[in-house]
Amino acid sequence: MPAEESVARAAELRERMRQRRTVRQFAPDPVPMQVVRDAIGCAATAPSGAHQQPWTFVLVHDPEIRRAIREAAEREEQISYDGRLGEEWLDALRPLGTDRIKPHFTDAPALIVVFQQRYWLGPDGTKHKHYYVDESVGIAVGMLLTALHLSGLAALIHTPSPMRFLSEILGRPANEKAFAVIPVGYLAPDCEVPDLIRKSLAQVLVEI
Ligand code: IYR
Repeated sequence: MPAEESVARAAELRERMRQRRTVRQFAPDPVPMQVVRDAIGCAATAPSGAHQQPWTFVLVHDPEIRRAIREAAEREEQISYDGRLGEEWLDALRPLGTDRIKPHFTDAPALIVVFQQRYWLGPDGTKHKHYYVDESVGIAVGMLLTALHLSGLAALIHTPSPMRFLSEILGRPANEKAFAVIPVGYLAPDCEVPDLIRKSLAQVLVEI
């Protein structure tokens, strides 16, 4: 790619990513599912430790399953907001205005539940290590959020804790651990969009 085109593309990409916001109110309108599948396909091109690709993406459309996930998540969040998080964490969350009620799980037309494969099983059932699983799956999720945003869909990265209920509801095997739930869709008409200020490049970049 000629340098001038690189420079132009990088500036455009940076500007488009600057416009990304995490949102919490979704419209129930359907989205083109092929966009979501392609975004997951993009995420699955992420680099990974020893190229082991230690991820599974469960795309949940079924409204009953979304309701079950919402109910289980809200049960955990109730305990978290009632004190499990601790005062310092609750203070940090106050500006976000979040609480235990999670309508996005049932409003958004799709949920992507990302699992990390903590290990893999050989044909004889022996456990084998995966390497840099947190890093690999974190990079893949970053690429997923980028792909969704650039394709015109809104998303929220949600990490209810603990997340074991997701393995149970979705019937995932013991080597998989939930990493995040990502509701995907269009904004609700009354959606609140965070008026946030990001650190400047000068604050985050050190050049030597
Ligand atoms: N998981 C909780 C609390 C929460 C934690 C962080 I760190 C956030 O950035 C936002 C929320 C919830 O989803 O409400």
